[in-house]
Amino acid sequence: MRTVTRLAGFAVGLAAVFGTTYGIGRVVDRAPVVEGRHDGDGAHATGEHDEATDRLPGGLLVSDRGYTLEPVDAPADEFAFRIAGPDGQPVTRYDVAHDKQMHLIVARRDLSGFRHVHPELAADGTWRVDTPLAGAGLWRAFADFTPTGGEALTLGVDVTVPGELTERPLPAPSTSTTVDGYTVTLTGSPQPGRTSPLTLTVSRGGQPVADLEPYLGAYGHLVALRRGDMAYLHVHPDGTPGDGRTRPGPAVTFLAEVPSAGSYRLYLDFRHGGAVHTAEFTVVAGTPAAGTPAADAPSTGGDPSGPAPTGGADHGTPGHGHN
Ligand SMILES: [Cu+2]
Repeated sequence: MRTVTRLAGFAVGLAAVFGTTYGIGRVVDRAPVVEGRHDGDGAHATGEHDEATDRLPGGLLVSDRGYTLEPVDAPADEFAFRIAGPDGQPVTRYDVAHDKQMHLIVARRDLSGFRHVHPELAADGTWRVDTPLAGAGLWRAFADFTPTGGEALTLGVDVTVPGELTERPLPAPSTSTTVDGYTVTLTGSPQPGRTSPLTLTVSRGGQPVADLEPYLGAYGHLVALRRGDMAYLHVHPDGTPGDGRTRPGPAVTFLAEVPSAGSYRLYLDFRHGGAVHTAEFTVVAGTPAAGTPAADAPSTGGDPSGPAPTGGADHGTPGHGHN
């Protein structure tokens, strides 16, 4: 709680709002750079468009490949936006991905307040949802969608909710957290530029949870946001329900590839007891992963610019399990 700033005259199409619903959300598989190098996933982040854009993580651009995310005026308790297409007109036709045509993810720029919701599409191309912007702050809104006839995109836009602004420090790196009575532990450490396994293990009341419920085709969905620019990464589960080898918990493994060293906030959605729960972790990528073998080639240091020294005191304990 270090800074208290008065945000006054920001001309944003939103009034101060305080969300009341806390439905927890869903997640879709797209972050082209991340996906493109997964085993068996094929390199689909190639094609006719700009190569530099293809290399960016999702969510950094408000406009990409002809599509633009445009917030529109809405009542204080609502968030509304359109996707303008290459012809400048609002897009009205979308493909369904993971049960939904549109996945809206929001978080403050200090990585607090993560929400994932599913807006409703009006005939004129306006998307509306009970606002997920739960209080004052500098927010980033990500629209994750596939326009019919186009490619999957994640566009991001800044939204300011005026009021007393409190910057929340990023929680320290941790390998264990609790949510809704569940304890979730994290094993593994993401490594820049290569795929590494991250395993999340769910327990409740000291007992392993071995009957996780499929949620949008997986036993868990994981989003990572990079500290500093909120690069949006979707991390793939390793295995799917019904494939003959994937168990319904207590452990869910993801194959993560982060684009750089640095701090990330992880948001794990899992379903149990008929409800979706979101567990959050801070992780630091780029520290040597002692005891955590990567999924592929041995490390050669990767990006010459990283990993940067982190001072040793503020990183997690990669490779250590928890009980
Ligand atoms: Cu969703």
